[in-house]
Amino acid sequence: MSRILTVVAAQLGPIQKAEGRDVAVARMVRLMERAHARGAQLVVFPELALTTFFPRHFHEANETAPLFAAAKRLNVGFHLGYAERTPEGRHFNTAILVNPAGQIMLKYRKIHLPGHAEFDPKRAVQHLEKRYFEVGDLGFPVIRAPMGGLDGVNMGMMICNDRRWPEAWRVLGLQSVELVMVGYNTPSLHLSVQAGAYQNATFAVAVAKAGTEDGNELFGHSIIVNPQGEILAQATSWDDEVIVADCDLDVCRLGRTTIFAFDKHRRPEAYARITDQIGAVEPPEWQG
Ligand code: CDT
Repeated sequence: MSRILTVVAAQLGPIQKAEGRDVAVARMVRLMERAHARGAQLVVFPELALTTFFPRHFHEANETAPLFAAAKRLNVGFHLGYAERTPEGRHFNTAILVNPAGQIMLKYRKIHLPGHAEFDPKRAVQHLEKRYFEVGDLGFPVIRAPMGGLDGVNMGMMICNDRRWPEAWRVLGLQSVELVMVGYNTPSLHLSVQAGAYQNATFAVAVAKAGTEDGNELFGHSIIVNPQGEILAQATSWDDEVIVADCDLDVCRLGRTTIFAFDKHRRPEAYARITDQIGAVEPPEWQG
């Protein structure tokens, strides 16, 4: 039996400083319509999709109302990355998964924040994520929920730099994730997405903000990857673009019941350093 979910990566071209969030949201609604025309049941948008990377403003709920309305009209779910300000004034780099009825089914707050907290005069390009955001406090959650025509899909999220950390993938894998959504703004590669999907027997959809934004080059190449780590679809532009793949989620079972049958083969007793230690230590010197 197959369980097909038609997934679209909705890549965004650059969003310039002067562009209002209403312009970004209108572009996203248009992408959702294009995705729907390609059969999409779930549309995945990038990290911090409403603003430039880096954000100068934070999300207010009513500005995304047209996206929620489009999702309802087109009967598609969506994933959205945005800069969250909580009612208490805390800031997170956040992603939500929304069903076609407009219900938020899952929220994730970015855990691995790259860069630095203070202005660094030696750097040509500042990367101040640690200044703007707190470390996410929701762990790496996975939810099983209806999506498309399927009764239950195991869905999880990570955000950009998280994808470089195998620990993040494994925490999702240990919750039997079948589809990982990764929004990103990055200058470089996604071998880590292919490796993470393969080693955890999951589909992954990694979605870029692409092109030149605020004078900085952002890598496009949004991809949809299968549990063998193979790329099913890849964006070719530096602009707004949709790519689509029919993901048969039952394919996840192959890896999960053979080479990556975690219950049979993992050896957590040998992995203590992963959680006991943060930085690397030097090995003992050979005394021969
Ligand atoms: N958005 C994000 O996390 N980007 C980082 C850029 C690192 S370069 C300082 C990344 O790891 O892709």
